[in-house]
Amino acid sequence: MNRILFVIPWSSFFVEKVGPSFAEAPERAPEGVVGLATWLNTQGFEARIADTQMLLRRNQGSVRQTLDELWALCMDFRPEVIGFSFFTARFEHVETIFKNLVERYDTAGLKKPMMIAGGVHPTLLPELTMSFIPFDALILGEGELPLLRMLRGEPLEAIKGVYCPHGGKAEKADILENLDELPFPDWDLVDKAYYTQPSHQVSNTALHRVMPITLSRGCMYRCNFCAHSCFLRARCHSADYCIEKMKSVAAQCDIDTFVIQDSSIGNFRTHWEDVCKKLIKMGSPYRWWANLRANQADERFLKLMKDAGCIKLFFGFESGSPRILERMNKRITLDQCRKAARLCHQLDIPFYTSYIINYFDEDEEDMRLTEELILETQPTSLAINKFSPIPGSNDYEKSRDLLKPYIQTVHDWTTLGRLLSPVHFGNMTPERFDYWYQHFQSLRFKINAHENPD
Ligand code: B12
Ligand code: SF4
Repeated sequence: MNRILFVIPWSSFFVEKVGPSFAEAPERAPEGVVGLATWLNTQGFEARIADTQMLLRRNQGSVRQTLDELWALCMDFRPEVIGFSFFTARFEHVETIFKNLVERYDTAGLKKPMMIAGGVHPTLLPELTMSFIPFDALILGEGELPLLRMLRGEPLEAIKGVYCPHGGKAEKADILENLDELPFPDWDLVDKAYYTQPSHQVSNTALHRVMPITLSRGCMYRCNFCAHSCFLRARCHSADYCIEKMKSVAAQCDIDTFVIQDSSIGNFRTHWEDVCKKLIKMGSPYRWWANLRANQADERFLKLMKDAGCIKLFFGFESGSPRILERMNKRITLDQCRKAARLCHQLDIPFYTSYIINYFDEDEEDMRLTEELILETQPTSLAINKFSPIPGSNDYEKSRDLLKPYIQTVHDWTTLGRLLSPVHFGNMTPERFDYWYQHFQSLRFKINAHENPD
């Protein structure tokens, strides 16, 4: 087999509607799939991408038109394998696309390509995925090595990480130990002009043209609500590779601003210090935003980052209540949050803080403590998320029985994946929860409106 077409499903927000502009509701460029396709192309195969998340928006939300364009692409490229990539939030759209493609191949009397899937959702819930969508095979875990073996024609049963219908082994694929073996992403595989339109990805008030970049995988923490470390083993590229990758993406996409997607750049501290020093030596040519855990923030590190071009930091403070932080296994203290915020103010680094409400057993006193921490730390931007146990997290495992009545259909799963579970996990009436939710939203609105453009 030689030709593989990756399908990136669209997201729910824009189905049959003309959403807000790209600037207001930007789409993050799909680095995971572009990376996989580039890898296969450099190994001698022919990989292309059907980016329906972009097509749907370009088609003003028209599913029909987007499916027609996808079909035209299939007819032009004639893939032997079609590979869907998705997390839980896009499950139902994968079903729509899959069914439509199968129907079109049948109607045209053409042999259907091998239909496979990979990514977070099929990896975590292979049996469930197959029960809704009859794929020929799923790939569990990181896709590089099993895809290579599959395209080389090895029997599916012999490939570690391949899960077939009717009782396949749910074993994760072998991984590339050295991430530096990966080629830099070839951004010509998708519409890079679309993804680099000016938007508010980095600032609520200023527009930037940005691209995402990933310089490590996984996370060595295991916060109970998070699925980040569900299968990606924590490891990073060398500092030299990181610099060359930044140069490559900046040149390809004509940008100088990055959203660094890594879980926390403090997870590989010495490595990141090296990257910063190298950037400073180059005259700090790029601006970037990155995630950092509160317990990893200190003056020396933050100053180094600022000098190396950091224009915003994202912290998951999650709650102002020590009791709730403990239940989340967040492994940060309020003092560490206060210190991180104080340093950002002192060094003039804009910072974004994110909180989760509706957590198990959370009461109104916990909410009050969260409000207190927000007011005390005065972030540049604020996010308030309703807790929903996401597949891949410890909290999902704990809540399976409770969630069961709410996750019957593929749409219910999609809703759960979008973090919109209807369950109240806190210790207060739904009315009081709504009061607090609205209260936090108005606080968020006020804070986010006051960011200073850089
Ligand atoms: C970047 C990112 C985003 C970007 C997506 C960019 C894009 N278009 O790809 C944005 C910002 C849009 C996003 C949004 C959301 N995200 Co997100 N996101 C991530 C993040 C941080 C990194 C993804 C990534 O690039 N990983 C690195 C690459 C190498 O891994 P990968 O993409 O999984 O690909 C590898 C394998 O999965 C496999 N593979 C992937 N595709 C395919 C396809 C085939 C055919 C094969 C064979 C293999 C294969 O091979 C790849 C290489 O090894 C992950 C964290 C994580 N651990 O993955 C969360 C994560 C995927 N997101 C998550 C969530 C919950 C969300 C949101 C719901 C959050 C929210 N508050 O709304 C939204 C959903 C929006 C929507 N409605 O669609 C969860 C998903 C959990 C789940 N069970 O679904 C994760 C795991 C984070 C977490 N903390 O829990 N996200
Ligand atoms: S919340 Fe952040 S630190 Fe915790 S597991 Fe997820 S990515 Fe890691």
